[in-house]
Amino acid sequence: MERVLSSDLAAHVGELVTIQGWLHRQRRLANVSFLVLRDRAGLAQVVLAEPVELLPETVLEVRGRVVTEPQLEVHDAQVAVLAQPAEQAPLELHRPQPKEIHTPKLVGAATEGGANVFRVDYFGRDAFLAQSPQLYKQAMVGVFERVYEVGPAFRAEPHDTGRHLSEFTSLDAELGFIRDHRDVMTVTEACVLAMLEATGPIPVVHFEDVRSGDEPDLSPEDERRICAEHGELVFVEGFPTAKRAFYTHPDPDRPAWSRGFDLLYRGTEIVSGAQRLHRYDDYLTALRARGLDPASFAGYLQAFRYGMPPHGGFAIGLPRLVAQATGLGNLRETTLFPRDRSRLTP
Ligand code: AMO
Repeated sequence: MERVLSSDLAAHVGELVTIQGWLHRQRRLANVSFLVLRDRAGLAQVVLAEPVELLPETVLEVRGRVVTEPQLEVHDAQVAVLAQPAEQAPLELHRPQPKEIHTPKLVGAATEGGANVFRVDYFGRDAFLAQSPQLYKQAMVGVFERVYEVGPAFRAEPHDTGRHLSEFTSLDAELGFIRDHRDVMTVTEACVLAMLEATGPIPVVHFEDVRSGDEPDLSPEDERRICAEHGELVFVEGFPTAKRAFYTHPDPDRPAWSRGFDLLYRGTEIVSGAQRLHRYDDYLTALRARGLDPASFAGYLQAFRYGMPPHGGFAIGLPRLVAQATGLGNLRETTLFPRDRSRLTP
């Protein structure tokens, strides 16, 4: 059943609906129990068929019937827990409208793997230039539900290619209460089609069906071939979990394949995205499985201790999108004052 936002309940009076959000408040009377559920649009009052004991900020899915007497509420509700906070949050959280965020570019850990990260001497300590706002945008889903950021990303790319720069503008988005990566792809599609003034739908192929032989990733030649066979814009989903970053959600039925995707445009990847892990324990397992120390991600992992909804997001590489749209091809042509291996001025 499609999720209904709290602000749309009035349009569903008499119907069975599904709403999702955080437990904002709860109240128990002698023979009835009330919850107030908060989503990005506002609050919904829920009257429970059976009382439940839940921590504040538990992430919930509620099914019930919309009534208007004595007021607009969801009655006979069944409650399912989507994510359980490990402990009560230290402060009360309120979540207004979707927000543009600006996150630090000097950071303490590599988010996209350690291979192409710029190291900085930070008052005698090691710091890094942010490869992406990944961990921050995820944490802010727990506050605003939907966030986006337009900002610089830094990659110490050893390759001298027309598709890699050391610094580029990344258009990042992250959204909560998704079912799986397909919901993220729907938002990606709307966003990219609007930017390109193009029409969809964009075809989706599975990695297994388009890779060359047993290769664990797509080569630039593969990307060109896939677009030649399937269209200008093509989603590839289901990349091998081992090849994606640790925060990527595996396909629950076949964990070797992930819920990560790329969007190819005229033969080149311009977007990466995925559903993310959202449970604290899953992060500990995923980090350890990759030989990464959970201690260096402690600040990030903290967000997952207080109840994060299922979420996902994507990043559009702006110079790549422009290079493909204009036919210029080389990112040095679409970036003001480009930075690459040999260029640090002007
Ligand atoms: P990824 O590392 O695939 O994913 O980067 C996202 C997009 O950024 C662009 N890009 C680059 N553009 C120019 N020069 C580079 N060196 C470079 N590296 C990447 C590409 C790519 O598709 N955190 C994830 C995104 C997410 O899952 O939300 C990430 O950074 O267009």
